[in-house]
Amino acid sequence: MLEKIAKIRDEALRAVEVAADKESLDQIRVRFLGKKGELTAILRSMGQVPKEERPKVGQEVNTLRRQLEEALESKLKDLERAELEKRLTREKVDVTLPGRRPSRGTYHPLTLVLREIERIFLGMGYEVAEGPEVETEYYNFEALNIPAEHPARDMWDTLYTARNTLLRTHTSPVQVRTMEQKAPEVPIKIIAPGRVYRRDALDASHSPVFNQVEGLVVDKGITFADLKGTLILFAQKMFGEDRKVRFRPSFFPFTEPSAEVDVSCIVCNGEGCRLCSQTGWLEILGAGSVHPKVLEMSGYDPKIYSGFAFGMGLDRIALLKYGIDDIRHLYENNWSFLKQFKAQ
Ligand code: 2NL
Repeated sequence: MLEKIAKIRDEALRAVEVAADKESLDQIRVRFLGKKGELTAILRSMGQVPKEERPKVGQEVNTLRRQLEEALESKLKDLERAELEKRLTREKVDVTLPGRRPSRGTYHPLTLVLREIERIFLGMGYEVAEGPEVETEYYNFEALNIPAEHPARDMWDTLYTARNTLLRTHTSPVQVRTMEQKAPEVPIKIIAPGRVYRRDALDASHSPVFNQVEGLVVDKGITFADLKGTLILFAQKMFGEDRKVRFRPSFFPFTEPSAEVDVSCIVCNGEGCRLCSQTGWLEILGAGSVHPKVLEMSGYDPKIYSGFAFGMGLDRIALLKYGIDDIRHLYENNWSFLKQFKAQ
């Protein structure tokens, strides 16, 4: 029996020595020390051992049990230490490496153009006003002297969301709301930028969603001369100090008189080219003196107060300014296109 124990000792300690992982150690523990293990089996068969040998055998089994437990413990520590060492080498971090800079993104061309327009008008004492994109017929049409059933409504292809509820076709409603909110004695000098909508198919020059900037000045003694001075200054700051600016008579239901404003072509400087269709001029906005009925409806006595207003398509200004040939580029979020514009 003592020989058998010696044999088990050799086998068990050898197995611990060559074990390559924790799982093998568990298997060894079960094989020798478990309930059905080889050492337990010896204790169970003690009955067959001669009486005088029993204390010695018991002692030997207990010694071996302790030895084996110690060997397993120490081997487990070795394996854990080796594993940690391996991980430390594998997961080494060089803290002296320079960091990776996140790329910065760019401003959308519409944002760049809007900021430039806002800067010009803020410099002349204007404030920026905003309002809802879903509007009532009153604010989008009636208050602007465009009655229901009037043929002038056909100037806009309007998207309705419900009876009497529509997606604004211009940002004029923002200006009407501003006039309503202010007492007439407080002069108004605002620009109203924002998204506007129309029922239209998408092509190179039309989009069902686009952006507009309108402006409104109301005070005592505002004349068409103020309108001209303001818009000439704006056009030259925006497109170049030596641009010529031209006012052509036009019609809008909400202004009288009305005009369309052109600048000399930014490509050919008036010579005639493809961009200006050989005319030498580029149309940039529409404007006029606020119609007396519009003033009256929003609480201003047109015998005391007068004003001017203007409106421009931000998209068109951006296309002209950056030489972009298709409005769809502005709404496709194509990074190859967008990254050409500056970051700040
Ligand atoms: C254009 C022309 C224009 C206005 C917009 C306006 C607003 C109020 C009163 C009077 Cl509240 N007028 N806005 C006036 C003239 C022209 O827009 O071609 N826009 C793209």
